[in-house]
Amino acid sequence: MNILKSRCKIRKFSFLIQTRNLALKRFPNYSILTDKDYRKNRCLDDVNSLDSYNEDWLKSCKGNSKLVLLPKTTLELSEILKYCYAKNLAICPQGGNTGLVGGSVPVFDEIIISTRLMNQIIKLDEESSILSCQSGCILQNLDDYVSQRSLIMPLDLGAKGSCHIGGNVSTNAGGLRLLRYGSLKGNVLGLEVVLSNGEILNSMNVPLRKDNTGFDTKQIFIGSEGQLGFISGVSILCPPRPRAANLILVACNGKSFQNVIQIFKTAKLELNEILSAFEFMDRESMRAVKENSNLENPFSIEVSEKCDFYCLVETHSSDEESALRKIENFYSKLSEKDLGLDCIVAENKTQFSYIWSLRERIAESLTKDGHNYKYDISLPLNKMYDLVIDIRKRFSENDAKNYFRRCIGYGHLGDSNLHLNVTSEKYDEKIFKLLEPFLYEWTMKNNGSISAEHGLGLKKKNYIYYSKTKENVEYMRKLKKLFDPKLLLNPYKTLPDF
Ligand code: FAD
Ligand code: 2HG
Ligand code: ZN
Repeated sequence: MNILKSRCKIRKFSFLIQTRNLALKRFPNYSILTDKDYRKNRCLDDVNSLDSYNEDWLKSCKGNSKLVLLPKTTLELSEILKYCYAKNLAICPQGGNTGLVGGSVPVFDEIIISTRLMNQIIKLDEESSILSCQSGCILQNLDDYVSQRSLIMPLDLGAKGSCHIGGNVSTNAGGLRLLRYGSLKGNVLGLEVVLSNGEILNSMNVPLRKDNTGFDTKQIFIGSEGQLGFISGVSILCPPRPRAANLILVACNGKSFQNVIQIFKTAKLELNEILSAFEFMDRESMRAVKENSNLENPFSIEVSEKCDFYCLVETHSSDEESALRKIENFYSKLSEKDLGLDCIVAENKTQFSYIWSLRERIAESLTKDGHNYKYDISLPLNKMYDLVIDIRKRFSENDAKNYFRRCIGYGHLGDSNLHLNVTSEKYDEKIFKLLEPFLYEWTMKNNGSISAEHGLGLKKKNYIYYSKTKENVEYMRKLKKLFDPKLLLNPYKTLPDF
């Protein structure tokens, strides 16, 4: 009787109040872990060690796993998955646990399999510039490693010090330089994946730039959020490291976001092939990093009081002199068109990192406000900021001004990707109801995507139809059943309930 009760537990989470009071039921066909179950190799099962694996980076989702397994090799991982398959034990794959949609932590008692110890570099082929490594390598460590061979990792993001390359591939992470180096869908040339029954699918043995022999099976795992297989190894193409990197912070003139778009157009024309990142942040974002992370706005008070938007424009090139010439032309064009109030060009490494930290640390700053309502939207460029304006209008029309702390917009403008964030001291139902489903309907009406780069995880899985047709979701379900017939991999997430 007791067992039956606990098998069918209904769990309510603090964040689930946000998803219209949905409650999840533990799938009754999953077994419950016993003391006799898998304890070989490295594992953690004491309450204190389990805590940080059970809770996500935003501290908005908390699972109740009783076991973390830390395999070191693909064979160990395969053995674990075979065991779980035979015993009907559900699992949650975890990398650096920096995901922002509740995908990386268990919902109930799924066994956490962490890639923390799968952190070996296998090979860097100097002729092809292809790096092969285990999936638990930290992105920053990989970048440090390839930099010694004058190469760069083709992706960069604020969580680079903790996120794992396997987690990046599983979320198809975009980040700060997608504009220049393209998406992981193009840069990942091979994957090793362990399927739910322990079978190993390998396309990493001969990573090639071009290979059209049959279907490209690895693609289906990129961005699949641990639903279809467990990524154990990655081969990735690393571009040459630029000899010169420059960074310009522009304080934009005028209240209209159209001016920001004009600055982007000017950057594309004038900086052309050397443009490596184009990010924007609004006045409120700048205020958040100042108030919560103590990062001073580097412009004068006079400029910052007038300025509603800032752009970070980065260049990567092989020749410093010609880059500086291009930057000067860019600057003159901004003045000619009266688009900038002021500009700062980083003069040394310290300034370079300081300016980047203003943008990269916004997410961390916002957590200090309390509760974060986080949205990651793709929109046509000319609509991108209208969503922030409309949400603010909606708050003021509904007398919600005193309920929230901040409503800000920033993001990867070069990729048309808006990060809209609202914060309040605690979770507030009134704010949530003003945001959802309004914001998703708005996005759909304006031909956007409700998840540009973070994925769906647990928090957004039920909103998938705002961006994908019924038929597409049906084929996703069919693929899920094909690769994971017992639905043991990362359950309750990404796809609406089975
Ligand atoms: P985790 O968070 O551990 O996992 C993410 C998902 O992938 C989960 O569903 C998990 O089950 C699955 N998974 C992890 N490893 C594997 C594996 N080996 N095999 C199968 N499935 C696996 N994202 C962006 O796209 N762009 C950004 O600019 C960006 N910036 C960020 C900045 C900060 C400060 C933070 C905290 C997060 C940011 N993110 C960004 C979100 C996050 O998606 C990325 O940090 C990263 O890609 C997640 O990697 P991870 O190793 O932490 O994965
Ligand atoms: C970023 O670009 C991340 O900084 C996080 O994707 C975005 O916090 C967010 O909304
Ligand atoms: Zn982002």
